[in-house]
Amino acid sequence: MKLTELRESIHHRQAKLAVIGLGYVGLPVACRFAEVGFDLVGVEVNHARLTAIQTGNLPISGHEPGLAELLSGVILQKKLVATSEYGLLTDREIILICVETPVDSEHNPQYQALRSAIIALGSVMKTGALVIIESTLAPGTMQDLVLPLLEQSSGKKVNDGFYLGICPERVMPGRLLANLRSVSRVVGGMTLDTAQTMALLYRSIVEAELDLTDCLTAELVKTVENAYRDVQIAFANEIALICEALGGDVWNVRDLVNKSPGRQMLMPGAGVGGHCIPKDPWLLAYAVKDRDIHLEIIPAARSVNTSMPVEVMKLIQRALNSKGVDIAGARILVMGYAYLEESDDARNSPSEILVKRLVESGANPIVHDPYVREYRGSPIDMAAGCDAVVFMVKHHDYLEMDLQCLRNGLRTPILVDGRGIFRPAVVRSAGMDYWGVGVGR
Ligand code: SAJ
Repeated sequence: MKLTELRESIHHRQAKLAVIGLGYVGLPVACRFAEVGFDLVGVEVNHARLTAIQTGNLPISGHEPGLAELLSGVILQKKLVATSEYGLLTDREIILICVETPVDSEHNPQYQALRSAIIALGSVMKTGALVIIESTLAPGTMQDLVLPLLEQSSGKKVNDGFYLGICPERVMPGRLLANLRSVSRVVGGMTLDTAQTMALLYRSIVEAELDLTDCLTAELVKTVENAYRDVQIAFANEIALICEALGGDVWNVRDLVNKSPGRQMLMPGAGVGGHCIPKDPWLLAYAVKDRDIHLEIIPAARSVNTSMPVEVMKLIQRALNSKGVDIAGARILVMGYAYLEESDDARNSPSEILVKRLVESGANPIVHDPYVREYRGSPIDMAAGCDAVVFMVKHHDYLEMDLQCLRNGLRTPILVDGRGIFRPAVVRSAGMDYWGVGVGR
């Protein structure tokens, strides 16, 4: 099929679509294209996730407004067929690949899922198909890995036997459907004609701007926007450490700095988690690994942000020392395990690092999180006999906590604030010592 025919087919919602990878990115996009009338096949290799989807049940927990209802609807109406079989893709004209692209402990991209998806697709892909990558890639990966591997596995030539582009996702846990509809997208094609065809497709589900460009630019924009955020957060964290050392209050400083024109200092805190920000800066850095460029800011920002849970650990140790309590054997209530407020997503959670450090130092951590299934419960009950309560996530439930009640249960009245949730004076008036990231003593 030529691109002109494909555009006609897209216009009439007759193009047969497929999404490979039905996770945080692939499932919402498959549901949205099905909702607007396309015929969808979704490929998912994770058996548990596939079974849930086939029975119309959302495998993504956490609060995702509208997604559960949308999924059950498109499954019931058979607009979305979920399978583990690539054989069902032989008639697909447009295939989106939405698989994970993590980095390893050396910060190198792990493209196993991407490679296997491309190889499996190549073996069944029909001539003239349009393949769109939504995964985040190190800049240059489309040209150096995706294109040659798809040509090799399909025996077809790009822009002849198939068309290829990249449209990086900009979703956010808790706002998966909302962002999909309302956040602009960068649409990178191997040719302008391909990008225009992709834009016609995405226009059917995206109300925001679609910026057409080439593949390298799209790869750069995605990794740069997240590296930028990581650097911004790292700056706020470094200012927090300075304020703590000098006896300042970073939250007051930040408020006043942001009154200066053109300043928008982000929030310091207990660390940077999630599946995007900790990883994407390394994908960007990887792209120039063998070039004669020495990166300073991007790796340094990662180092600062990764150290913040350790900074919280230092606060806990100083707080216990001030009360003559040994960290070994101390019961510590850790409030919040998800990486982000109002989410159950615990990927790369700063709390994970803190809990590990606490165990290594002989402390006995107890974890609470209203969104993470295994950590639900009464924080007041959990506080009983604890030597400190440490807030790692700014869940809304925590803002209204009865601090007096919390204090009454504690064995040692210490509150450590990793997210600037409480004002020190309010904590002290409830009878607890206040220790906070960015707040000097
Ligand atoms: N964080 C801070 N200080 C801040 C903001 C965030 O410490 O000022 C921490 C959070 O606690 C969390 C981590 O950083 O642990 C990441 O938070 P995030 O708000 O960046 O949320 P994410 O990880 O869901 O990032 C997504 C990204 N969106 C996409 O990749 C499409 C990111 O590009 C967005 O900038 C971000 O949402 C957003 O704007 O909210």
